[in-house]
Amino acid sequence: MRLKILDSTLREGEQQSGVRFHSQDKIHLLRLLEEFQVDIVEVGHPGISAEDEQVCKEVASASRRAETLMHARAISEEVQAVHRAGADWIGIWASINPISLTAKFGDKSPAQIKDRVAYAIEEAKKLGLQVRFTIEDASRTSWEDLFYLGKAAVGAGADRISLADTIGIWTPNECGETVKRAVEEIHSDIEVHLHNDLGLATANALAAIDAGASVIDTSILGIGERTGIVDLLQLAVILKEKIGFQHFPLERIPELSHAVQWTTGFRPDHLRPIVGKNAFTHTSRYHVQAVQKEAHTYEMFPPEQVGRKRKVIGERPQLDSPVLSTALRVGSPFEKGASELKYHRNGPGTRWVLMDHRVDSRSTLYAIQRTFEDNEP
Ligand code: HCA
Ligand code: CU
Repeated sequence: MRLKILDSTLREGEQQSGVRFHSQDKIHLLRLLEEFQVDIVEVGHPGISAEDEQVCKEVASASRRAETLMHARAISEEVQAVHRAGADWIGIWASINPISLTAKFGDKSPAQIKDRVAYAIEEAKKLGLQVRFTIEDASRTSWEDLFYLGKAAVGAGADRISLADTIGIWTPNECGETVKRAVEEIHSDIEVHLHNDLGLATANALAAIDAGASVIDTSILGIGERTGIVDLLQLAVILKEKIGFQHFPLERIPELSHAVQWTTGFRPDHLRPIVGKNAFTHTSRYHVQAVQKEAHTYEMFPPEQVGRKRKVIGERPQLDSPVLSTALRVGSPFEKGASELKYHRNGPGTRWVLMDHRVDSRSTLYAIQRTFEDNEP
């Protein structure tokens, strides 16, 4: 089976702090995801409220080529809500590790969790839904418990088992080993849902692919709970550059990135791979000279391939340049005599270091102060 991408911008992405999509936003993002050749779109969690159910329904009925999946806890009302909202797939999830054993439903034993999960899966199958069952917090769950719950879910009819690194604690080795064992012993297609708390989500996704995972969860720009999950845009570039996937229209990446920025207010930082402001900016004079002769000296591929443009700088700011001194003047933490301040040693043992001179919408420039010990260079 070819590797599939399940994009969860519309569900996991809505768990990013401050994000809530209108159905029109979701439909717009769904279109872009479908055009980007994503296989499955996770559209939301209809069991949360009547309003969420309505939004999920509108989004599902707007889908054209992608399959739709909706999230549900292992309880009947939520399974029914997914059915009413018209999804192709239900994504039921539960955890079995001791940390969350009693925290959520008051289940007292692994057997109670297993029974509740099996019952929900059977109910979903009877309603004609395809079932993905996720073991939440799989990365902190013993192999015995993973096997126990995974096997029970497959026995109850689950079409695919997903392993979630819910708190983003896996390293690529750990992730790869668990996925490999699950593929060999659970005898089901294996999906992975990888959070990025240690910045390893994408590396873990690659390890999971090597280990035989069939489906990888992503979101546009990686948005999601806390620090989010695997970034669809980065993963698509890696899959093309390193693994030879040809079907993603990478030149549309800025369009997807902007759509998420407009609908969420989230701004990727300048250093972000592929979409960051600096991703194709060459600064050092030597780099600039080389790139102007032979772009690939310092570029993996032409920026146009991912819808971006090359930018060359080739100059360093002067230590007393207006940009730097203005940055320290406006909005800086030292108001007194601020307009005179420059980037300089400010008395023995202390200097102000400009970390960022971003201008925000109110034209405030930020400066960050750092204090050095006398003997520090
Ligand atoms: C959540 C948890 C989840 C579930 C993933 C899944 C996770 O926020 O509800 O159901 O596949 O990270 O474990 O997103
Ligand atoms: Cu998650």
